[in-house]
Amino acid sequence: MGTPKIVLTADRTLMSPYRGLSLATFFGCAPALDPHRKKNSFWYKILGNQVTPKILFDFICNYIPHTNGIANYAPYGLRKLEAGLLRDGFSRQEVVVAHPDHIEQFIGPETEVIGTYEMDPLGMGPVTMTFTYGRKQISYDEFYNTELHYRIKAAKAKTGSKAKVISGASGTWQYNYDPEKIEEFGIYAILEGELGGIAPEIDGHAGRFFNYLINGDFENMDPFRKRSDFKVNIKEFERNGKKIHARFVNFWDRPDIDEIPNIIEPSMHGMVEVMRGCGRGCKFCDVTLRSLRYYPPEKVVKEIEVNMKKGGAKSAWIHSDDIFVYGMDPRTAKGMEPNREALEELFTAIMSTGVEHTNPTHGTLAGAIADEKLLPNLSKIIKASPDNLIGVQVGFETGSLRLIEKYADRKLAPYKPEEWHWVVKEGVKTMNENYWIPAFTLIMGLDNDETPEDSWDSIRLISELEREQPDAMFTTTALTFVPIGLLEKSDFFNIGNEMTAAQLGVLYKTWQHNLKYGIKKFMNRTGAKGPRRLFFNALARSLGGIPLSAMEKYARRKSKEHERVIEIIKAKYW
Ligand code: B12
Ligand code: SF4
Repeated sequence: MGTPKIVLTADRTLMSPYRGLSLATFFGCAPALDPHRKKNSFWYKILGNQVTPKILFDFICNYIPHTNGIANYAPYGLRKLEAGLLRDGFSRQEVVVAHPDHIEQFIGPETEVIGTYEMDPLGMGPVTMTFTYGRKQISYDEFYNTELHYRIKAAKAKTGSKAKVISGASGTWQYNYDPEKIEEFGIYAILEGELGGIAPEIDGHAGRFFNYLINGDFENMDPFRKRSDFKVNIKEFERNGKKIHARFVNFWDRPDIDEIPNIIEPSMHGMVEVMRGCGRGCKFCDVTLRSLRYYPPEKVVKEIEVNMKKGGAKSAWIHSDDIFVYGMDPRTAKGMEPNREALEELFTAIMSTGVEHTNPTHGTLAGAIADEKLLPNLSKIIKASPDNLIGVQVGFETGSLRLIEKYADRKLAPYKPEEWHWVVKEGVKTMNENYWIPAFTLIMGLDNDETPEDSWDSIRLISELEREQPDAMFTTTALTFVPIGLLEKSDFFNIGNEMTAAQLGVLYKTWQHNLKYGIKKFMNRTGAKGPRRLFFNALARSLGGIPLSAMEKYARRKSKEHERVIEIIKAKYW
């Protein structure tokens, strides 16, 4: 039997269940290698160039299972693409979603296109840039994406395959900053939004796009095509005196809900979408560029059933950029008042599938408290309890009223920017009372506009929360600013060189909070149960202090001012 026409895949960091530990799904952002480590240093003697030991990473980032090299689970976006291709006329034999460790098996002379799903191909996402000091180290995301492309290249060379490699999904913009990689990896084309930025939705045109690729249409494309069609842009970059040319395909579309096919094979983590886009319009966010649409509950149920029947899923991650916006008509809900009825109907339908647990991926604090019956009712429906805690990612962004007003004022609607601290405190209280745990993200160096006073506002707000609500359950993760969304013309916040003493303080405080309140207090109550949970909890406790000591050491090296900030936090905000 020959090889399939179309092979889809993703690198290991996106093809792992991370042993059922939801917070570990970001472990790919951890540093893998430090190319600059001094050969005579203590750590070089122990680990060589490795930062997070590979043996530990590979253990936690365990591979998904496969059937004869075909991945049993795949990222949701890739499943959408697969479903779109099958809908648009390609046969099951022609399209394979391959396990990255068995990719060679599917590459041969008959292979026409290899499509890769890439969320953080060069390690430039906000979490990754924080952990690698602005890409001074190489993250596992980049490490394994590189490995995947090298394997694809080698398999093509071995079999004489002329397959075109196309990179898709939300992280492809990163190649603009390091175009040498396009050549190095042998990428034929990169799919990106109309003006770069978040990945275009390809659901309605999957077949057309791949037929263009197969027929070589992107080689001589008429630049005056219809606005709605794919456009080829041969970009020229100059690096170290050398010109690099690379093919980017720009596209933008807003498929209606019925143009979005349902997945037909299981997604990673049992994740399904309930909405696209987010009407809150935070300037630093890409998602907000996708327009707002909601899946009707029946469509959601169908996808969960695929995950349950074919993937054995017992829980459903509900992908929602802000779950509390679901069902809202932003034209009439001027104050972004949640549509409680629609949300109740949605979660009742989700639970009717028989899943034991469900949690939305993202939500806002303002949405959670804007209707006092909302969270209690939803918690009842999804059976939230002290033994069934609901983790949700929430943007804390900053404690600075100035910055929140300037960059994310609708995130607080129906409240006003001056009420932000109250919203945060009330939000945590309400969520916890209903067994929801917010995993907060903060942005360091937002649009390179953060003053030391803004940073201290963040430190103080976290500390006030700890003092006023000593039993509160939440985690805090500080991320560096990355120019995406409406701020894509801005510069990266360069954490390696530009971190002020107060910004180091934010990083230090957030990590100290996680260690003291998160890992030690409630981590043992979330995630997979049994001995695994105990083991990972013990691991987190023993390793959790390392970043704090590293930051203290960094402060001592950096300046008296950095040291002073650490001392103030220890004395006043511990
Ligand atoms: C689920 C998720 C995760 C999961 C992934 C689990 C998994 N294995 O699938 C986890 C928690 C691991 C994760 C981690 C990270 N994530 Co994430 N994640 C998401 C989230 C919430 C949903 C993704 C999704 O399924 N979307 C819905 C599908 C339908 O859309 P899609 O993936 O874009 O797919 C469509 C198209 O891209 C296209 N397509 C998809 N694949 C392919 C392949 C080819 C070849 C082609 C041609 C087209 C194509 O077709 C699909 C249908 O239209 C998004 C937010 C969002 N709204 O998308 C953030 C998001 C993608 N993540 C993001 C980031 C930055 C990260 C991290 C770097 C962490 C961080 N915040 O710094 C890491 C990187 C992980 C890694 N190893 O690379 C950003 C990306 C921003 C950007 N433009 O770069 C987003 C947009 C969140 C945000 N607002 O900032 N993430
Ligand atoms: S609320 Fe979240 S998803 Fe929505 S625009 Fe703001 S940051 Fe993006």
